Amino acid sequence: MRAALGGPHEEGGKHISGGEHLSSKADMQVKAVELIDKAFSHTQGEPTFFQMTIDKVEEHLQAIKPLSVSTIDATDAAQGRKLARSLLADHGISDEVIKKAMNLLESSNDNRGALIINAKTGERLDERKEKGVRVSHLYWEKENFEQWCKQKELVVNQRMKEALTLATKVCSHPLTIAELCWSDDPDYITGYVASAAKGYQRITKVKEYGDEAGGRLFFVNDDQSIDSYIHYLEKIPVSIGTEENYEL
Ligand code: WAQ
Ligand code: MG
Ligand code: MG
Ligand code: MG
Repeated sequence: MRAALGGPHEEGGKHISGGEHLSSKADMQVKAVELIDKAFSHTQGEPTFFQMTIDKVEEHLQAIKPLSVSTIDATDAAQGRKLARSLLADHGISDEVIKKAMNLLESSNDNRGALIINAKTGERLDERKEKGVRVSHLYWEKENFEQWCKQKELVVNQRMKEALTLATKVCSHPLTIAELCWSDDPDYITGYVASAAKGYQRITKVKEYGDEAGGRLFFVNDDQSIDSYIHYLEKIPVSIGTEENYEL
């Protein structure tokens, strides 16, 4: 689903909301209504353009365990960004590349997908412009997520569920070194740095209320197989979840 204000995205409309679900045929209608509700109750305004596509998925579903979650408190956005920079540096990303990347997110408020960045050079690798790469074909069953939160003593948060599902898919690909994200929604100020190595590291405050800049950056270690990387992100069906014992 994608929704914009002032016309379709490709005709200059402002991106308001996007969303995706992977579901059984039996759940398809319920999930479609959830996406309509998401777009038409958004804090960035009511869209004038809405489009939804439904793809039949035939590939075998990959099952992946969720990344572990940690939360770091930041007193203000400046401290939160400093923390984000140091978490990225923990992955061997240089100061120069981190600076470039932070500038991209700070000035980005019309992307509807993620930007793929070469972790060594800071160069952008996808050629999607403001469309970016939209990670799709992923889900985490509600009950399993809620039980997992309980077991991990985490507050059930839909926003986190969506973001952690996405980050887990992205970080399970060997090309991903780390992901940096914060919302473009003016009322959501928690962001994160995620990776297979360090898990999903939330930072409680990475921007001020009212700020409409935000987005997602995937730092990758190579530009060799970028097409198959994008294919994985967009098309390979992935289910996030845990076993009965919720062990990680
Ligand atoms: N694939 C790629 N990029 C996406 C996707 C997707 N499926 N969904 C969103 N984006 C990009 C796009 O540029 C959006 O404008 C931007 O990310 C922000 O999306 O408490 O809510 O849905 O642990 O506004 C993170 C913290 C919340 C959650 C992130 O992002 C927590 C959030 P939003
Ligand atoms: Mg925006
Ligand atoms: Mg979202
Ligand atoms: Mg948003």
